[in-house]
Amino acid sequence: MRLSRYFLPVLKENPSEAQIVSHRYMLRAGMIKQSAAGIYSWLPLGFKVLKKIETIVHEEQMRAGHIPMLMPTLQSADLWKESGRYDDYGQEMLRISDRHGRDMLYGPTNEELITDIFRSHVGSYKDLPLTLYHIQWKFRDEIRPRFGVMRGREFYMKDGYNFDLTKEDALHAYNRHLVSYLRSYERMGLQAIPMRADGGPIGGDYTHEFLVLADTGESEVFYDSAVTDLTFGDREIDYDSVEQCQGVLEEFTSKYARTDETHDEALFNEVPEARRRVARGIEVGQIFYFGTKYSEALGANVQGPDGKQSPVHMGSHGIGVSRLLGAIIEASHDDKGIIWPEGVTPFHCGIVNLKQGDDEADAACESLYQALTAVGFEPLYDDRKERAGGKFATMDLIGLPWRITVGPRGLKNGVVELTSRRSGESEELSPEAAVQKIVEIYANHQTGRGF
Ligand code: 5CA
Repeated sequence: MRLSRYFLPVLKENPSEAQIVSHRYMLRAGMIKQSAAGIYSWLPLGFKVLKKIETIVHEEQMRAGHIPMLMPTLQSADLWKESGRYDDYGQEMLRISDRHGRDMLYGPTNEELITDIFRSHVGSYKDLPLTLYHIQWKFRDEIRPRFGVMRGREFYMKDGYNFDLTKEDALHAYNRHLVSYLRSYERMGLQAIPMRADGGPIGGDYTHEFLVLADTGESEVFYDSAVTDLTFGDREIDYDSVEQCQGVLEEFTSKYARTDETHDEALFNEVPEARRRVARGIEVGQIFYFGTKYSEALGANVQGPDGKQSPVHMGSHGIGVSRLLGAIIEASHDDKGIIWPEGVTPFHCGIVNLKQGDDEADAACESLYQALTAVGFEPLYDDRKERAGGKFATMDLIGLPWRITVGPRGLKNGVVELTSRRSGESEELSPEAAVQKIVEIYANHQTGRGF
């Protein structure tokens, strides 16, 4: 993409409404624009990152054997009346009536709708196990939408639902989700720690939230610092293996890590004092096992091998896709702007032309741009007639992890400069070597596809 032809409305001033750094940088980098309280338009740069995160989530869900689909945002209230949650959900649910006076709602989550689909089409244990998921906009009329996309009213969420014959099978599905979530967050350059949590309006007492540690997080968390040493890494896992998935769950959840809702002071005190931590975290996902809560209410039964009908065991599993942009920025920024991890960066690298209009510099940038594009990368080429300082400031703000700087002086010696946004370190290389270096860097990162 050539910056002169892109739509990147960066702001010079700090927007006064933004209280935390991720919200500030998303507004300043021209990623989002508020349309109403807690509701945002996703401008091209924000949309690009959103789609990269979404792609990673899709890839990891499908790798775990979960099946993508799409349910609507608007739902009929009938199913919610059947499950009993229409009254329970309270004011967070946006209720609408259509022209015929029928009660409708903008879905805050989809347990009822998916259970209805299941009961309409599945009646036998032979069709199990089954996990369906979608990534769709949700609406929760939060009393205090704040911090930009972090606590929106409209937000983008992956929600998956498993259907199993037995509790054991459903717990395996739970563990599979835990593993796939660990992989997903690591691909986004994040450490998200599974912590024992509370079921809230979804229900169930077996649930973990995934938390990214950050001072601006809304949740208070208590943990053994040893959990922060755990990484999933590039280990291969067989998602059908009960033992392997259970092993990962045990490894990642046996140390003390809880949110304030389930915090137990006595248990916490058993952690060696030097490892006890009280901090704040951003909840980027939650997994639930709630047994037969919805299947009983909605009559979603299956016939077992013994011929008997019984309600299916279920769980639901969510990732806050739009919230993740805020969480990643909270975890990865400096005072100049965002520092995108390679896995989610909107463009793989920036190209800064120090002297636009200089034949040699223009030609070198053009050929770098072509070379990178030819090997499947998306560079953002700043081809505007701007001062170098302004170009650097924009690149730093929008946070591309790598920048190639091209100027007449370097070109005289046959070199361009490759700079890491994270470390600030630069090296001089031939243009061909710079392209090769970018190829090598990204060979170690499975990046999501953007738009
Ligand atoms: N049905 C279950 C699992 S699919 C569910 O709704 N779970 S949830 O309530 O925990 O939401 C899943 C994730 O969505 C949360 O972990 C959080 O990351 C994100 N989320 C929830 N509310 C908001 C909000 N108001 N703004 C942005 N993200 C949100």
